[in-house]
Amino acid sequence: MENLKKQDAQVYNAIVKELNRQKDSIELIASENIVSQAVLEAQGSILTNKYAEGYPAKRYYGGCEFVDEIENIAIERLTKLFNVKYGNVQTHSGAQANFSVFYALLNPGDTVMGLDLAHGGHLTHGYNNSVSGKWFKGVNYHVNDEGFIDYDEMERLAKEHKPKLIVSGASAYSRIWDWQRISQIAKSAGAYHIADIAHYAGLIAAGIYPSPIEHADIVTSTNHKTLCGTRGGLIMTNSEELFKKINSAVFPGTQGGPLMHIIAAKAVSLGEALKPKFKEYQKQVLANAKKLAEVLEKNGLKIVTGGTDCHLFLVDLRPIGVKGNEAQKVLEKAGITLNKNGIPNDPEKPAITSGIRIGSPTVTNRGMKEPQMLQIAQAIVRVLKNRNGENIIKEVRSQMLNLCEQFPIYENLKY
Ligand code: DSN
Repeated sequence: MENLKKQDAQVYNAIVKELNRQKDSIELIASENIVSQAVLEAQGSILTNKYAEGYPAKRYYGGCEFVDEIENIAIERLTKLFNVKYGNVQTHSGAQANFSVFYALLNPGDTVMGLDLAHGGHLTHGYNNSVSGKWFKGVNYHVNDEGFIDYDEMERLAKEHKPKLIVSGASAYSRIWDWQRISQIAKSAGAYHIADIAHYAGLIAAGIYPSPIEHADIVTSTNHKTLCGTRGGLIMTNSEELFKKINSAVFPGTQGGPLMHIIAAKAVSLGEALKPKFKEYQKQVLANAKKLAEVLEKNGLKIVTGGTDCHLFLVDLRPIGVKGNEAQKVLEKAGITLNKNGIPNDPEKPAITSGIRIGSPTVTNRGMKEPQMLQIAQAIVRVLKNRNGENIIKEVRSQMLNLCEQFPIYENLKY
């Protein structure tokens, strides 16, 4: 980044500080990951200069020969990876992917059903503060007292409210979704089933978490999180009719020119996901999440649903008398980054919460395995139980720094 350094020290310095933060902390935010340098290079390329409204071979601008080649590679890799017929790689984010699908299938005022945000759902699944719940009527299904999706309630609500669309998927649900049952519920209510696999995509691609592709009408995802790629959205379907609607809803419906540098980076990361190494990585992501949950539980913390089937889980901190926001803050001081998170039926406000969310994708990407998960989980317990012990926090900070040094990232990145 020599040019950036010379021209704009302010931005350059902030990027360097962020690089060092990423290098030196234990990252447990479940939706984050570390992209390869090849992905960074594609994303930072001259493709950002190109406008290419439309789709390969059907563009509104000239000079699209090479960006067509790139978008076709991304689509081909996406459809191969998820064993699906049609893919759209243009959405700028998961939120854009979901909004495009709503725009393709619904009219303002139509009813949509999604998991309650406070029970692990997502803003874009019909929550009233988002366009998905303001322009459409959002009805929520929930998890039961044990924290598992209440499919009977979902069925009852679908019969009662006759939604036009049911969204499955979540940002804080650690168990396996019964995609088939949701499709049956949707079908009998006359609704579409949209599976948002943003969190589970990498595990699904590797075949260690069930795929909704053969059940749902449309599948949306992000390209980052467990999928390990650049930030961005993805949409897939096996229906030619729905695919046409999706394409028109993305462009010109909800977006203008696609970000060709991002699409190139998506192509690169999807290529990485097709390699055998990716499957090994995903297996370790799952093993690491299970190990973290197991050690925390043994040490007196409560895991929502009692465990995990994926890369993440929620911890109910009430048994040790700590609030989510306090935990996030003190753990960050000790070099462990994660987010406070509401637990189902949380008595605390979203800014406080009674829980934290923990995910294993980033630490696994650094090469860490079960012995390191044991160390990290023990460190979390130690810090949470000694929140005012400055010396203990300092000691853990230095242990975590040491761990980061043993499992470095971006060693060859010259900023
Ligand atoms: N912000 C993402 C997450 O953390 O799960 C979802 O959009």
